[in-house]
Amino acid sequence: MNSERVCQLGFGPEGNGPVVYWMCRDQRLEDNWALLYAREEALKKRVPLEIVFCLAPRFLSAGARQYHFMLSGLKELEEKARNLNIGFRVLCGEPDKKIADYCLEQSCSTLIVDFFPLRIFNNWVKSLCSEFNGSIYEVDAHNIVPCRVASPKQEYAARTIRPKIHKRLPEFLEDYPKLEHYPYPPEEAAKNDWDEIYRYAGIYGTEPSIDLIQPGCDAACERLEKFLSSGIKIYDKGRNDPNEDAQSGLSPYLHFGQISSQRVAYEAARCKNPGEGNVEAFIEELVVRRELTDNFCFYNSWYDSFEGVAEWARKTLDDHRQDKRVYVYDTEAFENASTHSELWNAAQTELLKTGKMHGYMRMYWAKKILEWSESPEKALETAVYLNDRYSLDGRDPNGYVGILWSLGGLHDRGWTEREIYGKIRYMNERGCRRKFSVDKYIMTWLGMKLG
Ligand code: FAD
Ligand code: FO1
Repeated sequence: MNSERVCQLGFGPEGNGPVVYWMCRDQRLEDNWALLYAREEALKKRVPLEIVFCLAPRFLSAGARQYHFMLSGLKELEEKARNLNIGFRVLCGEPDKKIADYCLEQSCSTLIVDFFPLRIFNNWVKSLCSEFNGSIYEVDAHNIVPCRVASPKQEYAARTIRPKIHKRLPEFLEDYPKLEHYPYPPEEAAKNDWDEIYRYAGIYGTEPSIDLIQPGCDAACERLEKFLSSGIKIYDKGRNDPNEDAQSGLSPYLHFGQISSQRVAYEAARCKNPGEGNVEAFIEELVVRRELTDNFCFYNSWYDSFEGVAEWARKTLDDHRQDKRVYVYDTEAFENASTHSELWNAAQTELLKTGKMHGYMRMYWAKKILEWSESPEKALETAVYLNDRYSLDGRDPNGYVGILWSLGGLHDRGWTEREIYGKIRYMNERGCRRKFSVDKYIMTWLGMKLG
């Protein structure tokens, strides 16, 4: 493994117990550099290898749909880990305390943690390092070019990070070694009480209230195969049409780490007959745009507020603070998809019903929240709340950056000045009508024909 993926965070002494991998963001066994690194360390020391996941009491407004999705994936993972002789334990509670206590109890020799740029995780890790004075390493298994390696600073835009990522891609975009059966078994077979875990997550005895896409790593691989045999062939032209099945649909799996973006990019690059420009367009989104969002959240702790955006964007929104708003909705009206716009309501309904909104509609959806809210701050609060509450892939750097791009011109430039938006890029229904059949989209999600 490329050693540039690893960053030492804790410099304390090593115990004589297992190597522990605290899995958080990369919830998979295959294609996981953090687990491969943990395995290598454990093998050198001839000690057991344990994966620990900690279910936190609250996680950024996550609700039943996200917990069903995540826990199904983890149950699938438990069985596979057992077959590989790797321990897998789910703890419930505040992760910094729980992981520290676990490492102390087990006299853990080395602790490996995921790379994850959001504040919640940073705070957990800081507190963990003060409670557990051991040997701790972070491994970036989420980005193809590790975030710390791609750039040492916050990048301005895709155009500035793109050459940096492409320069290092040949080194990092490699195939993974297979995860082999581990020779030293865990001390005692992990006994996860799934009823208790589901109870802790607040979903015991319930079914997801929506028709969830199939969770888990196997389902993620199937989705990738399907995309590589059909969707990718029309990706470049079709991805901006929400009536087309041209996008991969992989974001929930990528968010929970049920598939690795490196695997996706590696397979996409080897795809036969994808048609001109499609792989390049897909890699641009999957690698450049996605890794830019980790870069922003890692180097800018204001990633979910206007403090995080450029001075020109803050000023222009401020200049237009007093502009007359023809429509003003509160969070509830947005949440219930009861605005005057059937197109907007259709997008919100897609999100409510499926846990996912088409990528093109996400931009329109967020920009209209800006236009129809009493202030930019209220709009931001509403957009983050709805995205985090209803999107399976929400609570993610991609979400915070997507919202700030739409509302605060992040990674964008100034455009022609207009009411409310100022110089922030504008979108309207007429523009959508030029790109795709708006009526068909409304029909799909609201089940009615409109004039
Ligand atoms: P594909 O087009 O198949 O792309 C493959 C992957 O590339 C995606 O899964 C994603 O990981 C990455 N990607 C694609 N577009 C972008 C982008 N613009 N920025 C960064 N990465 C991208 N994405 C999320 O994963 N979670 C979110 O919560 C989220 N919220 C968003 C909110 C708004 C307001 C906007 C404008 C965008 C948001 N996005 C979010 C980015 C993007 O819309 C989704 O990643 C994409 O729609 C997911 O569908 P897909 O997997 O079929 O995408
Ligand atoms: N990570 C954890 O380590 N513990 C959790 O309890 C947890 C809950 C959770 C709920 C919804 C969700 O979208 C993510 C959740 N995650 C949790 C984080 C997960 O690791 C995600 O992949 C990151 O949010 C990625 O940005």
